[in-house]
Amino acid sequence: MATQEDTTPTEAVSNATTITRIIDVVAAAAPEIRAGLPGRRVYAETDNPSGETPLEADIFADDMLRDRLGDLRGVGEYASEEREEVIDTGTGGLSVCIDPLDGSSNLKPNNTMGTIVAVYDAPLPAAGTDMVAAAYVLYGATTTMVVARDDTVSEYVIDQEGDYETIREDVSLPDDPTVYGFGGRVPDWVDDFADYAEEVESDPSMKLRYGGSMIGDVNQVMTYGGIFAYPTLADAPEGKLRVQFEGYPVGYIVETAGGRSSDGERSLMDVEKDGLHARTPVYVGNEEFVDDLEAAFDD
Ligand code: FBP
Repeated sequence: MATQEDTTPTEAVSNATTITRIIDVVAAAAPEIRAGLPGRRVYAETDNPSGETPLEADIFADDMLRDRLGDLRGVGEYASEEREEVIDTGTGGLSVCIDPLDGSSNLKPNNTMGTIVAVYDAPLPAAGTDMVAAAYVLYGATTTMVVARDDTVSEYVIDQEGDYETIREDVSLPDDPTVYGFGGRVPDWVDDFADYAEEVESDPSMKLRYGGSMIGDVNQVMTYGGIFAYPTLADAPEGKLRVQFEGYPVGYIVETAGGRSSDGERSLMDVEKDGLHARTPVYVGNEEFVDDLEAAFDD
């Protein structure tokens, strides 16, 4: 939670301190976001910038994070998937992009959802190479958080007070991958991707793990190794996921954990930043899987 010290515009804080404060604020908000979900399963009154109708839960989580992160000294800009425009806090500093409730269509069937955090040392929309930290909270059977910063990935469990404890340090993708999860309607997959998916499925060591929330599905890959894709689609070549809010942060986390990310041709971190709400196909996982995927598109 923002403290008096955070909101008093005195001397500048270091980026490292600001990143720690951002992570602390997100962890502190997580149990409150979780507790606020049961009464917010209904649709909100207005569409988001991507033309989708958010749930009241999306708006609730966004408002909470905007208030608390926007008040943090060292945060100069706040943007979220639910808002058209970037909010300039007027104090200068790092830029934060939030997907407040990733996978919120999973609220009704009571499946996993996440909060995604991307921190850039540049005005928004930023480039992938401007990213200085990324994190996600996963609301599953327990509430966990994965943070990539300073070239390392850590996983934490968050308690009901918003305090967090390390459960894995120096997280790296396992060498013996076992899971895959591919989004989008199968009939909408382009032939190259359908052929690649068939190749993955024919590997007897691989099993399908797909729940419809990117963070839940990516965390399967972070835990067991393998590949997650929300691919290019015949009627939506850019796929569904957003560059600033989903593509860059998840690419950064998986790459920091020793894996690879791609849009089909290049690392997600090198995808053009093309507007705040631009989309990109997302392929992340163990290096050999993403290499094969790129080769499939290159044929
Ligand atoms: P939201 O950010 O609007 O929740 O959309 C993202 C997402 O829910 C991802 O978490 C998931 O991978 C994907 O959309 C699933 O979309 P769909 O069910 O439409 O294929």
